[in-house]
Amino acid sequence: MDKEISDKILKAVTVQDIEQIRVEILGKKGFITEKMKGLGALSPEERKLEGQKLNLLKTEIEEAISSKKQELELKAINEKLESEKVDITLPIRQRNVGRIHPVSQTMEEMISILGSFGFALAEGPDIEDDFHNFQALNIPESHPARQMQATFFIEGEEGVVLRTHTSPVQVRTMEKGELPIKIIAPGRVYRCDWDMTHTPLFHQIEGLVIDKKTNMGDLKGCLIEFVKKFFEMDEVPVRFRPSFFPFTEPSAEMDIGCSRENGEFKIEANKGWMEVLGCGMVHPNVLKNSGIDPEEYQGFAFGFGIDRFAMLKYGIPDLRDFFEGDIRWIKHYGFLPLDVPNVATGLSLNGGVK
Ligand code: 2NM
Repeated sequence: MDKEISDKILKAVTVQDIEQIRVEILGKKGFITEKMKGLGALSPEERKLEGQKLNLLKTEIEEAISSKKQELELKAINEKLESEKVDITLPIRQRNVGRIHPVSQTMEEMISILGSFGFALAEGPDIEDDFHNFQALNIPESHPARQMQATFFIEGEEGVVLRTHTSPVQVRTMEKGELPIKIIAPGRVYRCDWDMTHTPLFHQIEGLVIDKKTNMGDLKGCLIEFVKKFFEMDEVPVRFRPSFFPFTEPSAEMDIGCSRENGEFKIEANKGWMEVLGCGMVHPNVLKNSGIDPEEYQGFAFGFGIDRFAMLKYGIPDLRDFFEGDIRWIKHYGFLPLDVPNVATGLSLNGGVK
């Protein structure tokens, strides 16, 4: 190759330079093409010889250009990356707009904890039929929950209700017949109630574990670990009391040891107890009604009010305020949108920052 040509290629600084050189030398009006045209005037022997030389030169130039081009492209992309570098360790710029409702925050916290325990998320309709909300759950016709004053019925529709708990989601999951089961069902539920601690719409999370040997010990371990994670404490005083639900046998309620002084709630042993959730081993009738053989499978279930736990964790006294939509209240109790709870960084590292 001519020194002139190789110098030219070597001296190219940008991808555009090298492209221009390529056109100059190899293009339609380029020096190689011109020389190729000139071959026609030569004798056949000379043409063969010169042609071969020319082809060799052409290949050599092409390779030199292509390798220089590669080098320049790499240089260009590295320069671009360097100039566009983002420092991901910089703190995010907080924007003081909007708040996350304590119920949403609490629900996310709970889902994140139970998710880390291996529970999958299940969902179902808010408008349910009598079978999934009551019958399948072993709730008899005479049960108080079935009465007009407790359940919202859809007007003019026979056996259609607003779900009074998220348990119908568990029934629908069991009906699918994919075993074992380990799910949580969070969501809105509806009951005809209104006082300091009851609203007609509230939020629940229920959990269900079904396998061949799942037992009451698994249930207790799961719930104790859950409250420790939720309240971010190494130990939480708890007790299980026998109870009754139509859909579990045996049934229990879990209390948390606490004190209430000057209207402030504190988790503490040897003072009082506060009921926080219901649970038990799924009743064989419920398994049967959902298409699972109770001779082969058994499991536990639990259910609790999200709103209740939110009141406890964040010291909110009146449940009715949750759904008033008062901007002053949400500014006080709400969370900043970037405060996304997760088990890895700690649930309330920045919790409650206003
Ligand atoms: C509770 C208390 C005890 C429960 C039972 C079921 C099902 F569908 F598996 F039978 N789901 N949730 C349950 C058990 C709910 O809430 C206080």
